[in-house]
Amino acid sequence: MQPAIDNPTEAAFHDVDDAARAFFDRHGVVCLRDVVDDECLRRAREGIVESMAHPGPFFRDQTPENSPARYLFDYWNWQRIDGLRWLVLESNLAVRVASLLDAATLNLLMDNWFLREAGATNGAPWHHDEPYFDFDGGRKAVLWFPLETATHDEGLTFLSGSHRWGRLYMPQNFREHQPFAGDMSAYHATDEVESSDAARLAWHMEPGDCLVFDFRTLHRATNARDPLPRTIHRLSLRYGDGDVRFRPRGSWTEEITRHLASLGQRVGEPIECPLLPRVYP
Ligand SMILES: O=C(O)CCC(=O)C(=O)O
Repeated sequence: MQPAIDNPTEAAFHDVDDAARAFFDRHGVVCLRDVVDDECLRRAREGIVESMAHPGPFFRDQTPENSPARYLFDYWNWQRIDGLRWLVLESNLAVRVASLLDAATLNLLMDNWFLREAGATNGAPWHHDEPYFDFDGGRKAVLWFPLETATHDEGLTFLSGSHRWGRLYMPQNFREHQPFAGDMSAYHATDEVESSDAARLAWHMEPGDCLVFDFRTLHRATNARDPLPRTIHRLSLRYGDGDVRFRPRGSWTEEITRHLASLGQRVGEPIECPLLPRVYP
């Protein structure tokens, strides 16, 4: 196993203050301790369990052949799954993100749970979220938290400052770790990410802790190809400010594009769609 290296500060914050904002701006990610309270954790657990029992149209099994345990995800379930709806509409999680981004308004862009079972030999490859979605411009961030302890070697690893590199990398399929088909001429290959000498940041996280990261910050599951020692459920809530526009990105996002368009979201327009509600203020 390769541990995440260069954890320069171990810095983590108990609230969103100027120091947390400065850390986030500089590194593209910040760790907040004890901000996901017990009710949030309970609702997230109930929500993921219920969602697994009733998979939606975006459920994906990302388990490769011969893996002894599963890697799964599903997204956009909050409207039909009580626990997830509560987290999106009633919890104070969006407020933290708004404060970090200094955003006047925030819309939910996506609720997305992941499950890596004990023994899973797959996890998220190097990527940043921006090229996976039809959301352009504005400020966008992901709030991610595990429901079980995730050590440095079991959570996510980030490349410090990569949100400011000004380039986008090819989105990859989470099962095979291969770029999607389509016109990728605007995107760089992820090989250069692996060899980057940017500092790698990873945190030991307990239930209650969360990470917030920019849509452009490169990250991956730490030791994504090594068997995970324990089962870890994880939830990502993605948010965007009032400057975000709906802009279809390419053939690999067609399913998302069609879905949002069918709900009335107009191309080139601000986010206005019942699936992507205003959650702040
Ligand atoms: O937790 C995971 O397995 C992956 C999360 C992730 O990479 C993301 O939400 O962008």
